[in-house]
Amino acid sequence: MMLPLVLYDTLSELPGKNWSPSTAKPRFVLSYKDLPFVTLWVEYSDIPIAMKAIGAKPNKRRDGSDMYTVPVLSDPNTGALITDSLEIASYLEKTYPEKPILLDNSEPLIRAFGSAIAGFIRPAMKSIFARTTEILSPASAKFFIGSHSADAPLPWDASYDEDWDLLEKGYNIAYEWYQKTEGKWVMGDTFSYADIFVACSLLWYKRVLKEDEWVRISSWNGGKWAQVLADVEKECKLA
Ligand SMILES: N[C@@H](CCC(=O)N[C@@H](CS)C(=O)NCC(=O)O)C(=O)O
Repeated sequence: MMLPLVLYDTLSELPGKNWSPSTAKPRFVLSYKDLPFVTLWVEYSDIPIAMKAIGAKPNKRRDGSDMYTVPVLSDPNTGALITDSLEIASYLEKTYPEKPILLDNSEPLIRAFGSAIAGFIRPAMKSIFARTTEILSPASAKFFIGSHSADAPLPWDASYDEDWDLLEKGYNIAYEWYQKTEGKWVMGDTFSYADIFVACSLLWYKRVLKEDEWVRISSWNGGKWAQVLADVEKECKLA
């Protein structure tokens, strides 16, 4: 009988705990593939010590230095311990190929698509980071600032209208891409990890931003983004 997989996630002070786009991705994949799993919640400020303690591999910062991160997935059925959301998706696809999310050797293209979406989000990062610190415990908020301020120098302030305008520009491009196919997914009628990628960033906004900020994003492109999130949550049985 299959043993439940273990997903290391990081918690917030919000009801339901979750907030991170990186850890949401494997949660969506596990749920979509109907794999049994349990979530172990790690305080953000404890991520390095907790991941080192279980023997997880460090990830890399942009400057190449080591950084312990979640998500990490432990699979007691195979003994695998995998760091990084994309590596986890790739592992799950190879090990549990039913209900594929990286079909027809699409993994390289989906990786490139994910980088492009991340690039659209980057100009608004300081605003989203500012809101993220507001839903973490004080110790974790401090740790989060320390961990991200080299890449996104302080001060962070969510009240910059220009940030939301820049984010909207990125989503306008993503919208054009979606318009190129018939069907509701990036790959037309075929659901894939590309849609999970888009949805998990949207989930991050919905969880950490103020209501009016999320309403603003939801209204772009005729309500496309609230719809994508709702569709992906439903497809992954996480609605
Ligand atoms: N590329 C990684 C990014 C993971 C990541 O940045 N995780 C954050 C939590 S959302 C983390 O563990 N950060 C540790 C730190 O800031 O020291 C992935 O997709 O798994």
